[in-house]
Amino acid sequence: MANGQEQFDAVIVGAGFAGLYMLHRLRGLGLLARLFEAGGGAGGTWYWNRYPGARCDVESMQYSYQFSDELAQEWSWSERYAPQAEILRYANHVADRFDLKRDIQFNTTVISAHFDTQSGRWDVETADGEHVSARFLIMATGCLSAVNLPAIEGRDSFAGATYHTARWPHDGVDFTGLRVGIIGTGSSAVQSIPLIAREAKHLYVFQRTPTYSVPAHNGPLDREEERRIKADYRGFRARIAETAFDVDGEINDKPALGTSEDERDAAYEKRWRKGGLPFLLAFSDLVFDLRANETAQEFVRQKIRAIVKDPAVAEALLPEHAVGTKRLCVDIGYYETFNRPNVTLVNLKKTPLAAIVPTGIRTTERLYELDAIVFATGFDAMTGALNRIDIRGLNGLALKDAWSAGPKTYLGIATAGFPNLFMIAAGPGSPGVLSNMIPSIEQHVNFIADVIEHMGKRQLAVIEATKVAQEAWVQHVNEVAAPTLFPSTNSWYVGANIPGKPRIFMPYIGGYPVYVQKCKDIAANGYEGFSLSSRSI
Ligand code: NA7
Repeated sequence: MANGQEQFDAVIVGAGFAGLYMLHRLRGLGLLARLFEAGGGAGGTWYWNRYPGARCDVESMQYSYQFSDELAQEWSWSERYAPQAEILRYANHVADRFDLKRDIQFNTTVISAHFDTQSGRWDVETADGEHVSARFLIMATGCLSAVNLPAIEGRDSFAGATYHTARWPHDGVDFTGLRVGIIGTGSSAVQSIPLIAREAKHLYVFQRTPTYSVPAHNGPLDREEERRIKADYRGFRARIAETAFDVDGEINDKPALGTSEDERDAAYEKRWRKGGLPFLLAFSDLVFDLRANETAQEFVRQKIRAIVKDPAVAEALLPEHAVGTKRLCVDIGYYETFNRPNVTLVNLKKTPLAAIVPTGIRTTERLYELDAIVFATGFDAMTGALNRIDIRGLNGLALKDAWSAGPKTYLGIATAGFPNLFMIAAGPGSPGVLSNMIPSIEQHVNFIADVIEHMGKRQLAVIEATKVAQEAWVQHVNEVAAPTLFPSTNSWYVGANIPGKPRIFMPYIGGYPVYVQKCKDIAANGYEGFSLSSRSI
């Protein structure tokens, strides 16, 4: 530990929605916290992902903090699905309104955090060589923040410009007159492809796995609806929090199997017309029963066939996996874009990507000459941001070694062997990515702030998840995932997009309300499953 280093009650890593609210709560408890943020500003995901068309696919009226009624009432969204720039303004509004920035150190990357068994404190080191000491280390590093830039042969040999959707230049990119190649067809690609296609001379879409996407039917926010919701904002959000994913959308308790084909298609059609993620709530068995899921799959495939005029292109766009088991996309004119004469779909299933060369991308069939390449290749999800920092707990144990066979946590909030370390809403074993992120973040932050307050009142210095509680939680997380279709699909939920990553379905899919209740029960039982002690270890 460096001498004379600054001492804090807590270090928070990341100034996205999780870190900002955590800082606010800790201040409220009278704690001294320092927040380190790698980016040049607040906003996390919304700071980094500035690609054209980036917007939230949870409706605006549900995607905001609830901790301040004044904040909820004063902020007004412009569209049904808020665009990135507006969400970033909201994050900054929050940071300024609650005077958070004075405790945030921007442009500062945390590279290591070592727990000192003697002092019971974390020694946190930044890329600039600064060391600070803190009792608590709170990782607000996000679930989808560690960029995945695949090791494609010749990747760095390309002579033109390259971009990753999650590291988009702040001044934007002008593709006018350019031949552009985009690799990937996940959410980021689905949102950006229609806009890049409008600008580029020609856009080549390099698709490895076709994706299911449901129209957003975005538009200006209905002011009458906004007024109605704001008249009882708390009630509106509390009702939604009782649903499995904490997203509004008329859950249907009926199974698809056993429902007549006509009735089924009418239900899918109604949701297709309404748009958005609640398409998946059309029937209760869609993520449990492959035959039920096939009815939804086929509905979307028919839509693709109807939208895309060239039958060969339509055929190449048809997804085959169980719908919903890779993150469902929400789009504004995605499939329609393939009707443009300046857009070419390159089917990597048929003609795999061979290499990137100075002049473009070569598949096993031919060379595509390009002026720019966009990597829409996603993230090392959930564990990536944590494992990229050298985190060491008791006896120097590295987190990446502790998790080498797959991540293990208690509630997705803490992990055995790493005292006084908390993770917010991104930790494997938490509902995070399967729920509405901001409410999930608030719930975690409140849990963490409450336990810290509990410790303060009792003069307890150290908290650690017990191995027994952790094993039981991991088992429960696996048990609830097992009957679903999720574990069998290659997705970032199971780590399949990163070579060598242990294949485990990471999020908790037991339902948001069930999870919240478990957390409440655990807190009410004196933080059952955690060992709390008054001394250092
Ligand atoms: P995703 O959803 O992980 O999508 C990444 C895409 O990139 C996906 O289509 C991948 O194909 C493709 N990919 C990745 N590596 C390669 C290589 N080496 N060659 C060809 N294609 C590749 O990331 P997004 O940024 O779109 O979205 C992330 C989340 O943000 C999203 O789920 C929402 O929750 C918001 P694959 O499917 O692996 O075959």
